Amino acid sequence: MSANAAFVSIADLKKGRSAISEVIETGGGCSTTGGEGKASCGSSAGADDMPPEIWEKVKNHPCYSEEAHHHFARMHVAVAPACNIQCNYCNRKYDCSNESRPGVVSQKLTPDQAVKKVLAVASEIPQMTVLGIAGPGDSLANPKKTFDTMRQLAEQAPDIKLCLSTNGLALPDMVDEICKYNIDHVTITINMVDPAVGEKIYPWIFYNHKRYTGVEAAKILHERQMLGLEMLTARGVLTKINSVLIPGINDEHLIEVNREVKKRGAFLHNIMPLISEPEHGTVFGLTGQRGPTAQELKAVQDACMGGANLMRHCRQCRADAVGLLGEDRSEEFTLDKIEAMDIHYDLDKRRAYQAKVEAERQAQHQAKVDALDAALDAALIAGQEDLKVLVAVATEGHGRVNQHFGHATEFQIFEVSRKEALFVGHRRVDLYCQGGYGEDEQLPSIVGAINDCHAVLVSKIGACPRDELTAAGIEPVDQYAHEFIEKAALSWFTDYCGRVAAGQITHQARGDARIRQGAFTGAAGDAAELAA
Ligand code: CLF
Ligand code: SF4
Repeated sequence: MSANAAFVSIADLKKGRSAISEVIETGGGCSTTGGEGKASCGSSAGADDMPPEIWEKVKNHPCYSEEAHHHFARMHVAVAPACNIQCNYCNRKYDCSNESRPGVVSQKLTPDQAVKKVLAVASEIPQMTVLGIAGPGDSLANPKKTFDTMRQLAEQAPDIKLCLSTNGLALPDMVDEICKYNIDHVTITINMVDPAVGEKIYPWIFYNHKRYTGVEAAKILHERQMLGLEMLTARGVLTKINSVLIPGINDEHLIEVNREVKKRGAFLHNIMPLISEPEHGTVFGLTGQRGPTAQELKAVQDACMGGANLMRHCRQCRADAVGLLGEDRSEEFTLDKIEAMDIHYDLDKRRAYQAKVEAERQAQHQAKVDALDAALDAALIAGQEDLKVLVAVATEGHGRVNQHFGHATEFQIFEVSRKEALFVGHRRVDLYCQGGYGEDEQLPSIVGAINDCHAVLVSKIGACPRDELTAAGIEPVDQYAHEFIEKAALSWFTDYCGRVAAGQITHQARGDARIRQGAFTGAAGDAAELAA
């Protein structure tokens, strides 16, 4: 099949889903028992869905808990420049694309600089709970720098969770060190479990002082990834698997990847879209290998539901990202700025903030439970038991609809039904509001990014975008301003079903949407700027 061959159909993927359901029966992984494709201990799960010791590990990790990502921040330090493999979606002029946004270059740090930066960020941002090492190369191809940083942090900032990301080649040799420094979260990028597929993704690896190519390279990488995953599971380290969805190469295959990693105990599976802009100079970018559309990505993710728990809120961060997922405050913490800072690591202040978040989170949960009852009734009255619609939400964080339409650089996408408001992704867009006036030329691209949604929930919206969205069939909604997102989405759904039941509107399916490859939230250093 050529790289740009027709994408596997949604119907085909649904067939794959029944295969996954069979695997669930056999267990494996954390104790996932969810039916209807709902994972019981996945990224959208809560305290009641998993053993207390696992909840302790995930409750304030913004990548491992979807709920936590509204409240808690992570940061990366770019201490690991070298890499031991080559991926066709990576250009080593930039950061590792396995856990970072392609086309971005980070400021490299020594371990000492990195530790200082972490303490500086922790003293300024009490919601920063996780430190990750995700490049700019492979964290475990740079073991000395990675573990020197982790060792110092385990001593100096014991309340910060430690996390790393790797391609897995060196992983089996590093599991003891990972456990020694209490690194409780490890991401492995696994794009294939079949070396014949892997050969199309990895041209070479460097292993045991030797370069391997072709299917032999892919086979070694595959075996090392599986072994590393099994070893981490045996030691109680939570693992997340990142897979890059490459249409025509591993789309259907990712269902099998999901099954295999679940069998080996992976906690989460994060299926990310390939980003292959030609200007990034990657093999895939230069050969015209396209990334998936929004609905193609969702179809593969949906086909994997019921297998390993899915993460859908990944933002493909920078290797030096700082802040909530989706925001980037790295520019506030450059080395020269840190030098001028008065760093005071205040553990009490950090704990007080985290207690406040916990109270807010419980209120959010209760609001959702209340709104679900109304949604269930409304869907039944409208004869829409199986109705599922997407809504886009503008938010600045804290789990609330609290952003003006014109200020959004991304929309969070929720799939709403009588059963739940499920986070299913985000869409980056260009800013509509340009310093006091609306940039009408941006509107078509914003509409294109959320074209599969029935409504967009915002805190406020101007007349012009309101009219254009309405004309495109997307309902602009500001009546739930500052409410919790899930409650707002379910309340809108209840109202929508009511209007369908009253004959005021007819429900109609929406089309596909575009994943905007180039759009980004304004952090310095992305490829467009570098190319300029
Ligand atoms: Fe960083 Fe990765 Fe740890 Fe998160 S990111 S090392 S698990 S702390 Fe998170 Fe960023 Fe997605 Fe990674 S949103 S790219 S999944
Ligand atoms: Fe690039 Fe990361 Fe792949 Fe290495 S592992 S080639 S840094 S994407």
